[in-house]
Amino acid sequence: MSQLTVDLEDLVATYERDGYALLSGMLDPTLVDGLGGLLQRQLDDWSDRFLQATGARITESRQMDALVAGLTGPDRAYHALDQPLQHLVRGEFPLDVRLREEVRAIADQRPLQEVLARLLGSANLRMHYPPMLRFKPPDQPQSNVPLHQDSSYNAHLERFVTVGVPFCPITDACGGVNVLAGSHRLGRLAHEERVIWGNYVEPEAGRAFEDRHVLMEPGDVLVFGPELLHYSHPNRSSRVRFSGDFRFFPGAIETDRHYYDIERGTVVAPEGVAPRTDTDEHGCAAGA
Ligand SMILES: O=C(O)CCC(=O)C(=O)O
Repeated sequence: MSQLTVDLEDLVATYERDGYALLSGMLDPTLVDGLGGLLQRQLDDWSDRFLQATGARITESRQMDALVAGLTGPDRAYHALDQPLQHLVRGEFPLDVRLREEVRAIADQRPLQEVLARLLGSANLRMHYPPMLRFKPPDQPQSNVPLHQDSSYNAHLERFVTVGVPFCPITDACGGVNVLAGSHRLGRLAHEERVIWGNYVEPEAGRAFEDRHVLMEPGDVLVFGPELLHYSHPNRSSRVRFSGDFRFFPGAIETDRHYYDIERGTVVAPEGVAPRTDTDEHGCAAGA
């Protein structure tokens, strides 16, 4: 029996018109709360390691500004950092946090599966693996993802839906994601590259579309398609924003990357690659 409290036909109409939809109360509050706690503990742990490696406190905006100025200077030292440190500078959790088994439970939530099955036209769902998990400390511009389409980070997937999941309230001050409503109609755009953020487009590309900051509560999800223009809203509060983004696609779509097969409850590796050895992180939708 369906556990959904949303009208699927209304949802599809909104998604097709605006390129995104906000769904309230879709996830089990205990799950969301538990994952939020896990991320807080992981941030505490990784902050210590980051301090030892770089001399900067990851939650201190002045120390991070000074560090980032050096990393983005003429010798582009950012690229010489170890992968986990590169992620942390961007406000992303390193791979081993994102690979934790308990994070997959988001994909096992029945109401979310019903929505995704309708949007993707398939009950055979897969999740790009691992998902992205983020922390955004206050006043750290380098951790804000610039304007982009997720298709630019996921060229290996022909069709997918991104699901944004906050693990804390998203308010005007503690920002989440801004979407440019209707911008999915632009189709796939060419993206440019800069040192910390691989893929972005200039704001000019989205001028014609209404810019909306999506306010959310824990348990809500934001669903959007690969061509919707969006970017991080700054965090001007005094707390860290925790969130995740998960990408789902139908079983009929080929991929040469790791994925989580939801029906079987297993992670599937590309042919010839052992599961969970993907330490070069090329399989991650980093920043997307
Ligand atoms: O959460 C953010 O700040 C950015 C999220 C994003 O760009 C995405 O989900 O593709």
